[in-house]
Amino acid sequence: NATEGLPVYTAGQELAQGIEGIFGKKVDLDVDLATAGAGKSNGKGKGNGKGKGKGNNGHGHDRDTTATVGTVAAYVDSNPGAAAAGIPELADDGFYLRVSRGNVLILGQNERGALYGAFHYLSLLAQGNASDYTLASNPDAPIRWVNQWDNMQDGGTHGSVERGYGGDSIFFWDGKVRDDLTRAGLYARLLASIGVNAVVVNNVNADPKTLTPENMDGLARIANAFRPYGVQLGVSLNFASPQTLGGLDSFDPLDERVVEWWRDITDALYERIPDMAGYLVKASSEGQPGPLTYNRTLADGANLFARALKPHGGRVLFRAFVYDHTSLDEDKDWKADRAKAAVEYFDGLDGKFEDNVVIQIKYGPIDFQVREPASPLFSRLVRTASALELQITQEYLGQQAHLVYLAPMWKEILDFDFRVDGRPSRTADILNGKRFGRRRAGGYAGVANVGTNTTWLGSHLAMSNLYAFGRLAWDPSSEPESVLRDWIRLTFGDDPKVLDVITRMSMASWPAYENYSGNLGIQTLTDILLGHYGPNPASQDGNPWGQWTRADADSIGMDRTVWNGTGFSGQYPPEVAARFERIETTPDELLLWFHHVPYTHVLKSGKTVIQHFYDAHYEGSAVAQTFPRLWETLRGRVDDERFEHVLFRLEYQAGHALVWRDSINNFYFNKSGIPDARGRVGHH
Ligand code: GCW
Repeated sequence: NATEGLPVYTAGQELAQGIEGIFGKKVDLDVDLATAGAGKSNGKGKGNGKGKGKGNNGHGHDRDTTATVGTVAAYVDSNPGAAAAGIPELADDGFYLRVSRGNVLILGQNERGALYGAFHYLSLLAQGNASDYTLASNPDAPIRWVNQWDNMQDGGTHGSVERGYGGDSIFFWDGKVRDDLTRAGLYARLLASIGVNAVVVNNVNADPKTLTPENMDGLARIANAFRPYGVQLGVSLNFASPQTLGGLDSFDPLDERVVEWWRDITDALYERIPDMAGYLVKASSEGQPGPLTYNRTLADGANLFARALKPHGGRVLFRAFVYDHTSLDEDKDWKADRAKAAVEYFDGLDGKFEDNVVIQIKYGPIDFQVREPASPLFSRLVRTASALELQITQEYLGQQAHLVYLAPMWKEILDFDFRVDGRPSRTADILNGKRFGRRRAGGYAGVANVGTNTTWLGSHLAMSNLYAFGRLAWDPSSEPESVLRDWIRLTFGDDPKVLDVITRMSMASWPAYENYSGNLGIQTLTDILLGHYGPNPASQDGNPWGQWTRADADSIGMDRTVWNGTGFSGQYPPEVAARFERIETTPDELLLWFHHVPYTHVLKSGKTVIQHFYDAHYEGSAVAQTFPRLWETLRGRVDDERFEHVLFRLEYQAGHALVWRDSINNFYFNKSGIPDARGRVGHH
């Protein structure tokens, strides 16, 4: 029989509960669970107490319904004839689904896959698909993790969430793991329904106290809450822990005592959590300790953990977000450029990493801006697995107070073609290992930052981003708009008007936000010194954070060319480098990322840079003005609670978009002295 607390058992429960929920009445459903227990398969067993009976198959008449859910191996074992019956070869976590006259067969390559299959079946049923069909689905890449940036406490008792806009941590309180982890279990359920298979629960700016024996016990309780949904636990580490927590006088990754300390900690964790996913490490970045403290390489740092994890089958996700935020000087050095840091720090290290190391790379070379070119590091790690780090939490993108549907932006990154060796080399095909023929596991990490707020993320509509993350990580060829429409139907039902309005607003939202914040690749222009929220273009320059615009009275933009600038464009493979090197071949949307030009420079569109700024800010904020009016047309079609919650935010966004428009336009008018040709900004 399926083991209670493991995914196949959960799948049986979800099916019974889900079908009842969809049809709005109790449906007798015979669920057979097929799993293999400890080496021997015991095939079909009776499900979770439901007897065989009349089921409603969605066609409106009663009929016996049986659902069989389990692993392929167990099913074939107990139904020897089934092997030949067309069950395709599945990848890890993949599933096979066959619906025929009310009988449902759901088989996973493993237990987790069976649960994913059950959720997929329910998702189609909930969207009105009650037909017969057969399908198989496999994830594009094995790593589909979310990262929570949760603090154990924040000075007071709170477990706050860094860049979280949905309340306190669901995991931590007062320096410890919470007693009540009900919400952690619900979070795992939410994530399993979109194919996410691990959560790193604590902030990458990690507290060494995470690893006290008491807190390791607590982490084990979180892992227990996740396990029924096939979600594994990951832990962020503080590189200096052997010293700050362990009392050693060093945290040098090559010091034998340090190696041993990490080995012991890792063993102690696996004793409590045998299926732990592994570690996430932010090192030598933004003041965090790391191997560079001892003049060791990032590979020395990553391998330290990889070796400790290897006997347990764990992985280390080592972040490429490595840079020094104290030493860059904009005034003294025209070639200084934070965007170059990742490639420089990882230079010469490809091939030096243990095979259970995955380099986790933010989508762009700076920091989750509204528009960045894909990080060139993806194209340079040929023998080392990589994962794409996306930010579901909207740190620079309106902090959940603005509607910004991010999947279209992510899609551009996934489809970006690096042309390595002159051949097609899309980001997605690098992540899944195909492009470089890597067998090593790569994939996706989404910074999610849910909290105790009942909406999880602080906004009902922001949930489309978490949903889309899961769907794209499973299948990066998915279309953002069709993913969105699935999410809307599953969240708000199948009213075509609701579908139409939320689709229109969401699809217009990223271009609008880009237009009223920072356009032409200049970066988002939020305040970068305070909360990364609201307009403050002046804050970008004159400090060592390196998010510079180099705007003066005549010209603007970062010259990142090889011939005259920082040389960043040369980090791309030759074809792409050549395209970004020249103004003529750089797309307008990235012009100021790569080039420093006069405000009067004429774009491909025929407008000057400054006029584009003015127009875009008027256009983007005008789009935001339409959101509350569009949403108003749904009054009565969406329940009052969600209706009002969303309306409040959209009205706020419409107002804030005007603040953005006028601050940015006035700022650049004051800098350049060039009035708006249409008379809206400055004086004639
Ligand atoms: O985007 C920046 C954030 C920090 C974050 C850091 C990182 C967790 O402002 O809050 O720290 O990046 O990604 O490490």
